[in-house]
Order: sequence, then C-alpha cells, then structure tokens
Amino acid sequence: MSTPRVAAIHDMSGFGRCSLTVAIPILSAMGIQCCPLPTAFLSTHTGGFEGFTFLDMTDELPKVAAHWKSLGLEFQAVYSGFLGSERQIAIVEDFLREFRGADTAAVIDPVMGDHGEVYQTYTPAMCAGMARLAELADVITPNLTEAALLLGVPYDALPAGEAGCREIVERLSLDGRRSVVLTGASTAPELTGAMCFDAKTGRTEAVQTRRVPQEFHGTGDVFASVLTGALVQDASLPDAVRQAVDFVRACAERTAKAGIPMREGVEFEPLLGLLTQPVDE
Ligand code: PXL
Repeated sequence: MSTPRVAAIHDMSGFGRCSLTVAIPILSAMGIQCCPLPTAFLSTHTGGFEGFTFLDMTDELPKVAAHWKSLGLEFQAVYSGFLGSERQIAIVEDFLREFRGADTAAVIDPVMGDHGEVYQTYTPAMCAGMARLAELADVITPNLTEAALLLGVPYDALPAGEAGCREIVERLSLDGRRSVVLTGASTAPELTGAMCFDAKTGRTEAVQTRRVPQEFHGTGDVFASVLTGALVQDASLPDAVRQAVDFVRACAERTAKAGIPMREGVEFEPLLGLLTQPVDE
C-alpha cells in the first residue's frame, strides 16, 4: 500500500510550535506524507509574542496548486488551518474543488481565535470568509471561540455545559451533513476534551480526559493534526477524536511538569512515538 498523502494549508511559524511545525512531524510520525502549502511565514505565532515578522504567501498558493495539478497529485485529505489573508479563502475553496476526490477528507480547522478573542491578524471579513470556507468541509474542528464566530453569537452567549456543547455541535452540523469536533469542550470541571457530531452515524458524543490545569499554545493544531492523521488511517470519527484527546493530554501533562512557558507550545516531540504504527514490510 502506498503512503497516504495530505495537503496541509497552514502558516509556518518558526518558533512556538503550531501549524506546520506541528502538522508535518505529527502526520509523518503517523506514516502519512505531509505536503505543506504555507499560507504565511512568521518568525513566531501571534499569540504571546511582540514584533513577529509576517510574510504573506497569498500570491504563491495558486502557483503551487497549479504545479501540483500538472503533476497529477492526489490527496487523501486536504487539511487547512491558519490563513494569511482574506484572498486566501477563495484560493483554498478553489484548491478543494480541484483536488477533492471521492475519498478525500476535507478537514477544515476554522482557526480564528481563542479564549473569546479573535487573533490579531484576522479581520471581520476573514472570519466571515472562514465560515463560508468551512461549509465545504467534511469535518470542522472549532474551539469554543471559533464556534461562537461560526454561529454568529457573542462568546458569552454560547449555551453552557454538556447539553450546551451538544447543542453547539448539532447547530454547526449543517443539518447533519458536516461532522463537527468542538475542542475544549468539558462535561465536568475536572475533565476536558471534545464533543463530536459524526455526520456518518448522526451520533453526538463527548470524548473526555483528565484536565491538565494549564493551557498551552498550539494544542488545537496538535489536536487537529492527530485527528486528520487518524481519519486518513480510516479510524471512525469518535476513535480519531479519542486518539487526538489522549495525545494532547499526554503532551500537556509532560509540558506542564517541565515548566515550559505557554507561548512555546507543547513538547510533543519526545511523545511522537505514541503515534507511530508497527511497520509491516
Ligand atoms: O495555533 C493557531 C495559530 C496558528 N498560526 C498562527 C497563530 C496561531 C494562534 O495564535 O498565531 C500564526
């Protein structure tokens, strides 16, 4: 069997462990070829650093897509995240139309904000565009802040508790056509994880783990990368969510013990072995 291939459309931030610096090693460890399509090149991510550099790659993206098309490349998943400009929304929509085969999973992480705040480089027009782009997804992976933006409600007005999280994923499912994995969803104070609606089965379920009492940057990207890898390996949505929840918890636990500052992201590198599969020759 040939190695599955994923097109990963995210920024490359040199320091701070997020986006492509997370997606490439995680997908590789899972035995998947990751083909990066960088939306921007930054010195660091935008959460917790001042004076970061930002090189917008918008003009490069259609050229890369055209070259890949000329090579006849096919992808088992198209996985998008942080975008660098409003124009990139239509470019990613075109990319999906061009490269989506019968077995291609479109995983769209509608990266826009966290903790009730929109990221510094995101404009209201970009947030509206992200909601439009997310309509093309098979699976979306919003956090609570992004869920509020997609639903067009204030963050503080989101329905609360386990019942609230169920309501959010069902409202975001486009009448059951799109799978939704809400991250940072908690059913009890000592637990955290995700709430997922699976469009294939019509079922909603919570996937929870012990909460690590510290937050780290980039855990949404670690989560969505493991989820994408597991879906490409043909896991069911709940099983893929379980793998992502458990890996993020293991990384957060280790990073908290090591006393790493939040903005440096989770120390996932020593734990990549948890994601590898036995090799059959
Ligand atoms: O983890 C989301 C993310 C991705 N890329 C960049 C970011 C952020 C969040 O702040 O700044 C550049």
